[in-house]
Amino acid sequence: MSIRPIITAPDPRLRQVSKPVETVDDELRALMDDMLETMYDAPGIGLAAIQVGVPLRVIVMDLAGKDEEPAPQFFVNPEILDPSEDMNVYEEGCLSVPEYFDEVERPARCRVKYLDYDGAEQILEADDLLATCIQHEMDHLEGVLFIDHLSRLKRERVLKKLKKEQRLAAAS
Ligand code: GNR
Ligand code: NI
Repeated sequence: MSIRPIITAPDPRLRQVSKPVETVDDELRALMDDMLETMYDAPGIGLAAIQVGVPLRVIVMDLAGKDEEPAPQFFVNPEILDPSEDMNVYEEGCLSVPEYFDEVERPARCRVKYLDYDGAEQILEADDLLATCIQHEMDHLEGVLFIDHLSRLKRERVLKKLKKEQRLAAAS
């Protein structure tokens, strides 16, 4: 297992639409293991493959609290089913948009159909933080970032700051 670098906005790779996985094999499991290690190291609660530069429809997640046992979850080719009419607002952050947090409104509940770590089909009922996080990660698979749900003014302010920081980091 190894920690891979996380791509940050406005890197154009984050705007790619990720491709479906054809087979859940050992090579894919090696990617998922690396993603999980990268996510824990960051630290974050979810990570999409495109955030480490791999344009495949793969997500890892762990919503366990600090004092709980790790509870990794793997989602291959996930699909959102039956998003609820009622919405939920969560303060979101993103490892690809470092040090910025803001409120995003999304369906409060949904079902997720996906292949698990072993390639078996699963359906999961998601609410609360799980529903928010899975929808945030699904957005990544479509090249969408949480800041795209904010006003243009906010989004451009965040992107401008990130560009400036990257310019300064490159110069030092
Ligand atoms: O670590 C993360 N925290 C988080 C908090 C609220 C809503 C979504 C997230 S996902 C984020 C990690 C990440 O960028 N995943 O793509
Ligand atoms: Ni993210």
